[in-house]
Amino acid sequence: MERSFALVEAAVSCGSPTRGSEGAFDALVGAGLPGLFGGASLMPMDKLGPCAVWPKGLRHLDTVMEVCRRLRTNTLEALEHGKYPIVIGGDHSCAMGSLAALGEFYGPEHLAVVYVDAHTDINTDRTSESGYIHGMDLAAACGLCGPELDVGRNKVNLLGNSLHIIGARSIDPPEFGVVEQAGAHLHTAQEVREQGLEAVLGQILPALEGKHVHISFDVDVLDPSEFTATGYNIPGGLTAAEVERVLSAVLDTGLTCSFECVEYNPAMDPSGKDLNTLMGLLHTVAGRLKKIR
Ligand SMILES: [Mn+2]
Repeated sequence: MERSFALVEAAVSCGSPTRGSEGAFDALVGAGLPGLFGGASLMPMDKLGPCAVWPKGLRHLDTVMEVCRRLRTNTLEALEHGKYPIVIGGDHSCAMGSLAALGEFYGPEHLAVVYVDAHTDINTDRTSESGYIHGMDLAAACGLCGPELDVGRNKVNLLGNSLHIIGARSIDPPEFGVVEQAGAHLHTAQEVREQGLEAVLGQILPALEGKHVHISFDVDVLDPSEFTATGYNIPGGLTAAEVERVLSAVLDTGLTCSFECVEYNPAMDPSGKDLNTLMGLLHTVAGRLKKIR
């Protein structure tokens, strides 16, 4: 039977300092995303807008959590109907919602995450200096934050030992400690440079065996020489060809259960150049997924 897909919107940008990424789903759908995934079903979401008041250290908490709860519900619905979720953010705080659904559906012990990002996003609500929740989603999914950031039934949706971060190069000092505490696997952009991409993949891929694998792809992992339509342009990133290789290698394991793309900001892309780059990458993703039954 052919795999069928659900394109699931996560319309949130106020987990980050930059507005505009809540328009990514509409931009990608307008550029032909459903066609890439064989007429995927669409699960759009209302744009809620940032809330004005929030508790200390958790900016726009109510809006972020409402989006995450809706995303969890929609992702669970897709999974229960046998559809492969393609989640489109929005900022990366939405990963708390998608990981809540995946953790509940498969069980945290059966889930692994390949997190392709310039950041580690593993600040807790206590270590974060900025208060932006898109830097806390992994700590929340691993159960390391307070109850304000719990989504759905599980406190823990992901075991730190099943988390593989690749491409990071903007890491807050306390995050190194949280990575270690969680037992997560961190492969920085520098490590990719020094060891070579294939050597790093050679460490990640065998560890995924036996797991349901979620890919969470933040476009800011790309080097600013190739992609700038996102909240942070951090030098020393991966080329589009390298990102394509990472995504393909993980998809070709046949172990993935869902895919997520976040932090594309169409408001920063008036020419549509980066939309083209991103559609090219998603074309590859769709092609690899359609080959694997
Ligand atoms: Mn990022």
